[in-house]
Amino acid sequence: MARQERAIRTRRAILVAAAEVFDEVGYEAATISDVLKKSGMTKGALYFHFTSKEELAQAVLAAQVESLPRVPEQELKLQQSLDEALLLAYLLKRDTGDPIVQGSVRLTVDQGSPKDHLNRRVPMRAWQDHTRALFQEAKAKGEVLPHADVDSLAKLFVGAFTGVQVLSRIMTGRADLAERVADLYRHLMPSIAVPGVLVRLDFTPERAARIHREAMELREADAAETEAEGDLED
Ligand code: XVR
Repeated sequence: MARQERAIRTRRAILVAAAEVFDEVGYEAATISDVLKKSGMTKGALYFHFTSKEELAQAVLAAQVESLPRVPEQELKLQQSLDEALLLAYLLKRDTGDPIVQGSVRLTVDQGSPKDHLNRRVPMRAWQDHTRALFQEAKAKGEVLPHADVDSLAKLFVGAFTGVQVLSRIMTGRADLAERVADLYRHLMPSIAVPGVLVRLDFTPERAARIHREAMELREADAAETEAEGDLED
């Protein structure tokens, strides 16, 4: 394996272990030695990639949005937005989850202390930008009511997702998150989507498992392609 690739894998393993520790105990209580133990890496390897707990946490925060795998393209961009929300709900569930997504979301919503210097706006801004771009695309395709303001809608959706996520975690340990997210879209979409699009949207929460499976297949196909490109370059 090339040295660069090995370094990427090591960094990744440390990041995943850190996210798991942050998810389990929160930022304040987490220690570098917890991360070392969980990752099985040496101190030298960890400090080569990250110089402090703060830097680890900020890297976990930065990886949040890119940890949402791409969902299958849909003809309706509003369906694609719902699918992303369902996929995120799935990745936040305890057993089917993604450690980076889970640890990163805990770091984001835990209020923390001003002294921790974590910039929790980084993932939130990225979600707003991502969501706005998708809504913009939907609007350009005529799916969105003409008076709808995509910038305020993006902020509303990110805020509403966060709200139902926190409630679902408290009430059911996120067992009902896909259902809460589907409800959210069912109730908000009528004030956004043109009538012809609204009737075509699939709001069933059972969609989450299928979207998850398809997104994982896409990710594997993308990875195989990247690897093949790398081989060509060698
Ligand atoms: O932006 C998002 C989607 O477009 C659906 C609305 C999700 C935003 C998730 C924000 C994240 C941070 C805290 O979730 C939290 O609970 C995919």
